[in-house]
Amino acid sequence: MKSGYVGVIGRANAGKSTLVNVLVGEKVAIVSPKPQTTRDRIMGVLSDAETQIAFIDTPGLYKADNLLNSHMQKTANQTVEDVDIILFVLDAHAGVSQTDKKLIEKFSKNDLPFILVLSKTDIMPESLLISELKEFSEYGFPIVPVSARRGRNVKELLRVIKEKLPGKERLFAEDIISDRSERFMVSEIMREKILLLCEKEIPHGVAVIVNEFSLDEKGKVYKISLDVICEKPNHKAILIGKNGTKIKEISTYARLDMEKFLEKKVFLTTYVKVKEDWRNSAFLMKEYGYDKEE
Ligand SMILES: Nc1nc2c(ncn2[C@@H]2O[C@H](COP(=O)(O)OP(=O)(O)OP(=O)(O)O)[C@@H](O)[C@H]2O)c(=O)[nH]1
Ligand SMILES: [Mg+2]
Repeated sequence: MKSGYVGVIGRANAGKSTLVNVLVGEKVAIVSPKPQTTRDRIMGVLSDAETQIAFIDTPGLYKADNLLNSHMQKTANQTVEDVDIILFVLDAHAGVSQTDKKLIEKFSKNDLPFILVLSKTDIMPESLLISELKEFSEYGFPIVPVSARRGRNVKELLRVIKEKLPGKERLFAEDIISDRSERFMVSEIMREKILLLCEKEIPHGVAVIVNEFSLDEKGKVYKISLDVICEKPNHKAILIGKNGTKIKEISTYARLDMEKFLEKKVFLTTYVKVKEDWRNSAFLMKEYGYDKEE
């Protein structure tokens, strides 16, 4: 038996959550084309007869411009203190910036085994990939190019990770896939649909609170009631849309995903509320679940 914790870190939008979902084989973390999608650390566990790997997905490294964001940065940086291996995901198709290099240097100097993942290889020319492989070839850590979207080279990445696993014991029961509750996932599914269907800063200023999450007596239908908290009255108007069309559209997509995830019918009610500047309020962030000590 080999086992261990793998911290998945990298800049916002690099493809960390997509990769964790593919590695685990289940959707444990939401994904969107907008940076700063992940706000909490989320564990996804891959188990088979001989190995157990606990992947810790983290918020993307990003310049902190409010309290929520600095909390997210702290979460990402602290994760490397509790893991056995660092998997640094670099959006290879976007090219390598000085900031990328600095971050890679910083995290690879840590005492932990370090693996560099070059992501999104399906949408980049081979010549760019070759020059990036060369650029990091002298650092001495393994470099694995992958396309999480196409599942390309993911097996090779698992092989490299398995070689470095330090543990000899099973960490969790074999059927554990995530450390997150169904309630948490339901709120994240709603946030994912808002990220996909709303523009600019609106989704970044949204928090989703689950007020009711209950199964009916026959065990067939979940009754779920959510508050979508946004930062400004004009954001509320946009989220609701003309005659409620926007929030209806968002809620429909969210409900369909929730039904898939819970494998039951869902009766969903959504309320949109305003809490001005909640991302800078320690009190409100706590209320919305963003300052729990890990
Ligand atoms: N073409 C392509 N797109 C990808 C791949 N992996 C991720 N993406 C896309 O990149 C975007 C960001 O993906 P995420 O997995 O949310 O990225 P992240 O690093 O978790 O982002 P944060 O949580 O914001 O830090 C999404 O639109 C994904 O569909 C890939 O292998 N190929
Ligand atoms: Mg993410």
